[in-house]
Amino acid sequence: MTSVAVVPGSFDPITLGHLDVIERAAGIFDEVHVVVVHNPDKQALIPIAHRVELIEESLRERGITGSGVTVNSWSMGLLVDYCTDVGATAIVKGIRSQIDVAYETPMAIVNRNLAGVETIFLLPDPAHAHVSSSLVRQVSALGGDVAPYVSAVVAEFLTHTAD
Ligand code: COD
Repeated sequence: MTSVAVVPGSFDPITLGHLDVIERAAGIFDEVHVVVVHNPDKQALIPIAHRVELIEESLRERGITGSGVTVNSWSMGLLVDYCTDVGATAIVKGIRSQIDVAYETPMAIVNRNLAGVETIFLLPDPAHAHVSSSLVRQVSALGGDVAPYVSAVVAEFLTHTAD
């Protein structure tokens, strides 16, 4: 049976930390759906359609393509409904700290209760454990170099956005 997982996030923008989680999820599951979801708790910088493009281009740049990885957005309701639509039995999330554990644990339990979808937590690569989209947005807005934290295509995009 084909194993299918969803890797959701705001990805505003996608970082090297996200890409590391996606690449490792692709090594575990036959199919991985990277899904851009609007997070109502966060003020967005990049329109969702553009975030999808930046993810696709970043995956190509890092050679994470052709291995069952697809990119979509979802705004039709519960994330588990997307999971059911594509036959995904797992949601994969990265856990950087106790704050992530506290934020993700209730969602994982509710998603299992709602639809039997399990959440798998991957520990980050220590090289990227401190990286977040909000940190990248802040460094970029203040004119700093974001190249250590994001793909070249995202760094290029942010450089032009900051102009
Ligand atoms: N290394 C490893 N993992 C990382 C890193 C890093 N450097 N940076 C981020 N991550 C992980 C995060 O911990 C998270 O798991 C994931 O990557 C995405 O991060 P973000 O910041 O892009 O996205 P969030 O946290 O804003 O996205 C949250 C979702 C919108 C995906 C979340 O709220 C969700 O799953 N919503 C589902 C809505 C729903 O159905 N709710 C009802 C039932 S709970």
